[in-house]
Amino acid sequence: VAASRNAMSAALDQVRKELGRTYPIVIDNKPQPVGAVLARENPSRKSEVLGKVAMATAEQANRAVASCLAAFDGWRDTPLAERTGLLRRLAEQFRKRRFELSAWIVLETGKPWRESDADVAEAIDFCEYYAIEMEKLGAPQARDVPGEDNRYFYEPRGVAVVIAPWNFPLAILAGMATAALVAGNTVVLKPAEQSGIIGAKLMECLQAAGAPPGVVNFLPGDGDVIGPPLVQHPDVALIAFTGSLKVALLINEQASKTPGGQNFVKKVIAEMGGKNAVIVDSDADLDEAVKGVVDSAFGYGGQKCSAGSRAIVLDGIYDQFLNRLVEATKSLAVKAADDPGCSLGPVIDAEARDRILKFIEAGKRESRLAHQTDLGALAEQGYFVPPTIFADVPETAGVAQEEIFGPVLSVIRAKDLDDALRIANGTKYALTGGCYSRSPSHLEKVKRKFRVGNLYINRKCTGALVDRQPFGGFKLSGIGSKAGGPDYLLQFVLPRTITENQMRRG
Ligand code: TXE
Repeated sequence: VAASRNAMSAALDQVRKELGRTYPIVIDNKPQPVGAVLARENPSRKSEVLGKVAMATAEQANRAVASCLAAFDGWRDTPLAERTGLLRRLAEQFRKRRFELSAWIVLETGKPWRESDADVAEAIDFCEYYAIEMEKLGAPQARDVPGEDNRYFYEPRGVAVVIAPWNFPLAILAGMATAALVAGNTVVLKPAEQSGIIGAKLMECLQAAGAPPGVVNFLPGDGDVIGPPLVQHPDVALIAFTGSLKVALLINEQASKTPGGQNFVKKVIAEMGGKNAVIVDSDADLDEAVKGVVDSAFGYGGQKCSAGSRAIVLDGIYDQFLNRLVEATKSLAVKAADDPGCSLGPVIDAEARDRILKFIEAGKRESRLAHQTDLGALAEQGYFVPPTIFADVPETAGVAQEEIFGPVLSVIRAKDLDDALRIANGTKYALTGGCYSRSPSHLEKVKRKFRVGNLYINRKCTGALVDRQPFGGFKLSGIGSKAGGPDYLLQFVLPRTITENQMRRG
């Protein structure tokens, strides 16, 4: 730990020497003239400006698509080994710059060290894994028919627009981009406004890894401004989106029209949020349950789509569990994210802080405030929100139904397991869920009846290991595409069949 702490603080010092840089749009591997910029501030210390990121115009969005289209044929015809080679060289760049990239994630998104490092590690895993999976997918499969040559194989869709959230600023952006690239698509990379610097670092790594001009274009900007021209562009074949339900619904609607208003159709991959529940059974191991619920509710300040923001607790142990939960939450170290002792940092920005505080006010009206950490001077230093626990929350309350995306946990009573399952399944989402119980018959029922994309039993309800725990939800959490899973790449390709009558030369 000491060694990694030294490495991390050395990385922080190095990164702090770069503060104040401006990061341009990159098209055809060339930085574009900078117009409007967005200053990126450190959410842990709002006075610290980390850098400025160019904000693309709709005209630049169209140019980025045109550049990707021009590069598509060449990239599509690039041998598979070269495409997988790009991903493996990108993983090398991440390994080389691991501490620097983690330091940028700590500073720009307020994510504590350990989780920032895990973000970089997951980006490396996505590169390696999608290269392996594409090698499997890339070999044409013969379909034997006497006297004919029937081959069934996959090829890329065309220009892909990758639109990513800020909360896994490297992992999710790189994960969607590398899946699109290794399949042979060219990519417009659109990072979240709140993580534009990390997006620029990804682009630097892609160029260092040898991405040819136009194969990837870096287009930071305001989603409201460049989103529609990108999503509606008739030369865009696929949109890979991860983010909020609100924006996913917008994208889904916009993708069905061209800018001229004609009906259109294109592939949309959408992964959205959740209102994930952890069921605590009357015979649960309370030490495990308390630790797991605190980790998944307050990890990264609850700013994870997988966060367990609801605890559904059986009546018999409700008060005992709640008291243990409050005690454990009191010991969370709320600090600046770059403080090695930080277990819970700030939320991403002022808008998020204000939105979450509004939810907390509503929660006080709808239920009983069981705990709220006193932030002291931190409230002025950065965008900090106090870890908050609501008790006796009605299952239909706003804080029990809406994704808050902050350090707010709603503890709901259930009469029995069936009641708990009914409540757990009773939101518009179906992303992750958890259950702590030691009754095999109860666990069998939970595995059968708790309908979520990723279910965690007797362990914290969050986190996914690429390949071994493919991640994604359904209902309004997503279309069921499992990032980091064997089928994920299939969305980025088009299946083709070639049937040839094998004429013999005379
Ligand atoms: O989302 P937003 P955020 C979800 C998480 C939460 C959300 C938070 O649950 O709901 O992401 O991330 C761009 N047309 N997940 O605040 O606001 C915007 O610029 C086109 C789920 O970033 O939706 C940004 O790049 N694009 C996930 C991106 O959309 C538009 C795991 C996301 O922004 C746009 C992680 C528009 N009109 C987070 N408006 C999972 N399920 O795996 C904005 N954008």
